[in-house]
Amino acid sequence: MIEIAKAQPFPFRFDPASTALVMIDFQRDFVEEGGFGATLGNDVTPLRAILPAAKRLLEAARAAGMAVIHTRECHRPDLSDCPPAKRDRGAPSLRIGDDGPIGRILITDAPGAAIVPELAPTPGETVIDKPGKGAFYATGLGDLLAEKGINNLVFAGVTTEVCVQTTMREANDRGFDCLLAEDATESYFPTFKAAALEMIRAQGAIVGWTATVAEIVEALD
Ligand code: TIU
Repeated sequence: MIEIAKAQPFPFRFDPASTALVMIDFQRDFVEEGGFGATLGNDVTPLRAILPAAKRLLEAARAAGMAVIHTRECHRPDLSDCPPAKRDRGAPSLRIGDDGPIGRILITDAPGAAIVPELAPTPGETVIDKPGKGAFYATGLGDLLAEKGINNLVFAGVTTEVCVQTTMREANDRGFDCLLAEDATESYFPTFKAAALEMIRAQGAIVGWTATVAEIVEALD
C-alpha cells in the first residue's frame, strides 16, 4: 500500500496491484484542429499542452505494473449507437459522422478517433470504445475491472468536466476510490476545470481525490 500524502482533500492510499490508470479520450478528435472539439468551436491548444504530463503519468503507471485502460468516445460508422439527440444538438461546424479534415467526426475507424501517438496504447492495454460521456455506460468496463480485481482508479484525460468527471462519478457510485491527476487533465474552459477539481474533492472527497502528476509519480517510484 502506498500513500500520496499531498493528495486533496486528504491522503490517498492505494495498492498499485489493485489500481488502474484510466486515460480518458486522449484522441486526435479532441486535441487536434479539425476534430470534434474544434467543430464545437473550441480552441484545442490547452489540451495539447498536457500531453507531456499525461505521458509521464502513463510511463510511471506502466513501470509500477498498474493496469492501464484507455477510452475513446466514438460511434459506429452507421451511427446506430449515436442518439439523434447527441448528433442534432447545437450548431457545430460539422456533426458527428460528417467528413472532416481528419476523417469522419468521432467515428470508430476514422483517423480522428485514434489516440494521439504520444499516448498510444501498448498491446497489453485495454481500449474501451464508448458512445457516451461516461466510460461505464454501454461498455464492458465494469465487468473488466471486476475481473481484474481493481478497486481504485487513477484518472487522466480530456475534458475534465465532461468525460472525465462523468466517468469519475459513475465509478464513485460503483464503489471505486478515484484520484484525478490535476495536470494530466484539461478543459476547453479554464474556469470549468477549476470548478470540476473543486467539486470532486469537496465535502470530504464526495467524488474523489486530486493530486499532481509529480505527487503520483513520486509515490509510485
Ligand atoms: N465537449 C467536451 O468538452 N467533451 C466531450 O464532448 N467529450 C469528452 O470530454 N471526451
